[in-house]
Amino acid sequence: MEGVACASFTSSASKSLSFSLSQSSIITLRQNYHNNTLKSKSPRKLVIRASSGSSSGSVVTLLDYGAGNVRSVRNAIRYLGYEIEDVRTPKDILNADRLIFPGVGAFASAMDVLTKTGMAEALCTHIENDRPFLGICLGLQLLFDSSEENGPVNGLGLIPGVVGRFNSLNGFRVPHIGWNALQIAKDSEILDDIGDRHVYFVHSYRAMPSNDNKEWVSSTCNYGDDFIASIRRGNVHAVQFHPEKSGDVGLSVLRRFLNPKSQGSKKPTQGKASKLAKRVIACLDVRTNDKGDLVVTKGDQYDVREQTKENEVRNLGKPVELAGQYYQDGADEVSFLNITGFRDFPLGDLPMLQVLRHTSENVFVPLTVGGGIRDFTDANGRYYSSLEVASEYFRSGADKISIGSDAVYAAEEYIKTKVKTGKSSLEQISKVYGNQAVVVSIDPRRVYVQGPNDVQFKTIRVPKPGPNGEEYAWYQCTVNGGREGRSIGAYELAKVVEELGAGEILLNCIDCDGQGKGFDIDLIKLISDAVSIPVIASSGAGAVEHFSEVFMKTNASAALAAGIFHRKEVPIQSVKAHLLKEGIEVRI
Ligand code: 1PR
Repeated sequence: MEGVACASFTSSASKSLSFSLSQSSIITLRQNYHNNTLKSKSPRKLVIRASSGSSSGSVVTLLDYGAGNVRSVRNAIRYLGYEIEDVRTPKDILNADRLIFPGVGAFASAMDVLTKTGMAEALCTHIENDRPFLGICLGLQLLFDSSEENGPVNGLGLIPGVVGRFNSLNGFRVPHIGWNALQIAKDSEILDDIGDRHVYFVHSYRAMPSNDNKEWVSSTCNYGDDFIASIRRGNVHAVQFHPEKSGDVGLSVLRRFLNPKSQGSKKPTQGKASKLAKRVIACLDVRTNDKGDLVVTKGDQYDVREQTKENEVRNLGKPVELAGQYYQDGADEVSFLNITGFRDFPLGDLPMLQVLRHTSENVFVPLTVGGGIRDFTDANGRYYSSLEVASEYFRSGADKISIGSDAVYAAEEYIKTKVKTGKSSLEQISKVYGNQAVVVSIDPRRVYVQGPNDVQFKTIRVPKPGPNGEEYAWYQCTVNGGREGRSIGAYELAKVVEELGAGEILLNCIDCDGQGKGFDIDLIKLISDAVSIPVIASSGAGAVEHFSEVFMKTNASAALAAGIFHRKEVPIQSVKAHLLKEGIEVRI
């Protein structure tokens, strides 16, 4: 490849340093990372040479620096029938026939690791030599000159441009999470099956097209402004979206990269994607029943026990099977909530980790897992930080984690002290994995009051008066699966958790849960108007009309349901067909 100048790397670390970094070393690196200042660029002297051996056609080399949900990419590659060879030294990059670089986490810490290990230079060489390369998400951003994320910070300097943050002031929610449309700028081959269909994005930073980089840009995406969705030059590709999480369309992107020759003519395009789609999410509340089996259950206003003499835990199916089914049915995301996580230690709950591992082998849309994410000391006195718990969930296949009770405690503390300690689970996990990976799940209950001054929390005027003729209500947050009410409202909590680093809010409602009478529109409007991060409406869906209602009357980005899907009352495809009929864009 001509005319590509790579930024110079000033690391003193040995180029032969083994690359099999542990998760904890990555975390330490990230936590210790201080803002880089931009370094001047100069021509590089290449000191790394490829050895003569090279891998066979069904093997792909993966650059995983250990920072998160690379398991999804691994699973997608294996699903497509390829073997994976992990990069351990810079030479492995130079020897790679086909290299995939799924960048995860924050720009600065990724550059820090790449530079210290000598990988940055090897990557530049691989790309300069026009060797087959596919960067994903941060793996695209790192190719640019620099990023504003905790910076400015130098990138690899292969593509002109600065990676900047989305602007939430123009009404677009940041992070950009969800399924969006591409505008193809030039023939990029690997995108040939996408056409007018949506692909999955999750990011707060993006690179912008310009005259300087236009020869690289193969597609753009519009979200407030047009940003670079993919680049292609020769054999070098990179995508800002996540093919491994974009369902069958995403798998076809990977397949075309892995085996360009196997592709025939372009398929006709069937979708109608034009902008960010509203998401339909299937939620699986999971817990161990009285026989010790992990089952999908479902509550009525959070009570998951049958109203029978035996009073057993309601059993609606097996978690892995149901998740697989919902993926096939077109769910845009699948969420697992480990609903007894508040009292059982989740890392002791190996079946839940197994559920995640098995699900992520066959489900190629985002997976969220929640329940029990907090600091914990086990019976032997061993202390586990919430970050360790979350890391285990990420390693097992989660793309996002969701925090319930612990986020309430963190918000209460912050409101009391006005000090961000950086020590809460929410702050720590979003610092390491990025706020797009952290959902806060709110479990509020409606409390009626006579007037707005009766409580210190934000109230709404209710459309129907309460049991004693009350005209107002506030939404009280609860912890421990709705068992304990706290002195904080959902409105106050939502605003504080956004400040502390939440990337998304899962907004349940205990009053509506399992009732099938529709979402609590007042609550969802209140919260989705109060924050600039995406809000997932949850609790109460009973018919397809409830989904169109919530999207028409509120600013919710997604709607989640459980009971109607588990009981097979309304298939996911019917929900989507109805939304399309009502003019609401969804992924098909
Ligand atoms: O507090 O961090 O350990 O997290 C616990 C998590 O488990 C929280 O996200 C909390 O919402 C959830 N949870 C705890 N207890 C229950 C319960 O039901 N007893 N489930 C529970 C909450 C609510 C929704 C449900 C929707 C849609 N489930 O996720 O799926 O209401 O239901 P529907 O469509 O049938 O109406 P922590």
